[in-house]
Amino acid sequence: MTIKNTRIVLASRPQGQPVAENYRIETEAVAKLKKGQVLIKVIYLSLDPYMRGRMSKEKSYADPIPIGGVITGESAGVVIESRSLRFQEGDYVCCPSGWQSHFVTDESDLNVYPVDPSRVPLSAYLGVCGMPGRTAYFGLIREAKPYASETLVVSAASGAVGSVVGQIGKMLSLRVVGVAGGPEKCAWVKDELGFDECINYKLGDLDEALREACPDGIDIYFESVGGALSEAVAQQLNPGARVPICGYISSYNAEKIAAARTPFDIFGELPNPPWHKFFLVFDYLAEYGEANTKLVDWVANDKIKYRETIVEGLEKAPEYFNWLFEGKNFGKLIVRVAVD
Ligand code: NAP
Ligand code: FER
Repeated sequence: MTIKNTRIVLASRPQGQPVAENYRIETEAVAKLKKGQVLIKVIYLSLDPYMRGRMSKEKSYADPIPIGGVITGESAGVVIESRSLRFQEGDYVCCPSGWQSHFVTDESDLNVYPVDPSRVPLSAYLGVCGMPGRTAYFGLIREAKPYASETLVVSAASGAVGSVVGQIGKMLSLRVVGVAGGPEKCAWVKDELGFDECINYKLGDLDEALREACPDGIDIYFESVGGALSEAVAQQLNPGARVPICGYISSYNAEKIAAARTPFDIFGELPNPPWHKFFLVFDYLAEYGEANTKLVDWVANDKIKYRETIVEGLEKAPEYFNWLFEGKNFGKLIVRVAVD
């Protein structure tokens, strides 16, 4: 029986927020495996903000997606055919499949790694126990270097990265203040995740809200958003403050991202700039094992809670992807591509 692969490719580069015309759906028969290859059926596809950058022509740490190329992305799936001794049929793995239903890869690809869905659910390996969880872990612990009782402000606090940053912050005895869009997200962050406070930035007056939530000033700002929030935080930083810059999603759809006012401008222009630096989770590749072990243990033992928005159907990935920029996701955004 021939297996059909469905894939979503980049038809044209988006100007601003991506639209349907920027994508094309293609199907093709999966070729017969060569020696050393495995065929993975994608079950869950992760949608992440960085993918927007890859759709643009500017080079960053990775090359742009070529026109006609499959949209970049990680997924969790199951090996359905193997001509490798490294993997067997039925093994669960994470892999850089991109936006497609099936992925053929060689056993030498170290970006394909086994995961154990008996410890935490398979989808969790794309979020809290995957790239976003590792970003939170290394970004807070290694970049911000927190001390107990410091005040940490976390932007996009209910999201995949932010929700983990704040919970690790609480384990380290920090005062943790989240910032999120809307009362439901804020209630979850405070009541379920145990942040000390959560500010709904959509209510306005950020200066006043931050002053109230951070009576001793701000020692660490975990930056994921940029814009008005960063401008407000910048005015309330303590001497010695650290600002690990994880991202600035409010600018990702800017028509000219190079012209946007970024956190580097905002924090760099202060009379006494805080320590601020963009960091990449990939900088810590050699140490992923440490974070993976801890995150899986914490989740399995209910020390870290998480939430997912799981949506259905690969074909609708382009539509769901925009949710990240509209705050329509609540927790990690994942597409169910196939049933397990
Ligand atoms: P996420 O927080 O799960 O989802 C994105 C959230 O951003 C939305 O739900 C929305 O939440 C908020 N948002 C979107 N547009 C906004 C705007 N204009 N103003 C304020 N908030 C806005 O996504 P994630 O995967 O955890 O990523 C969070 C950040 O981390 C992104 O900047 C991403 O690029 C970065 N990141 C960096 C690395 C790295 O290695 N440096 C790795 C992973 C992620 P609200 O409803 O609360 O507004
Ligand atoms: C992200 C945002 C930005 C991310 C990576 C980057 C892996 C890297 C950007 C660059 O190198 O310019 O969410 O996630």
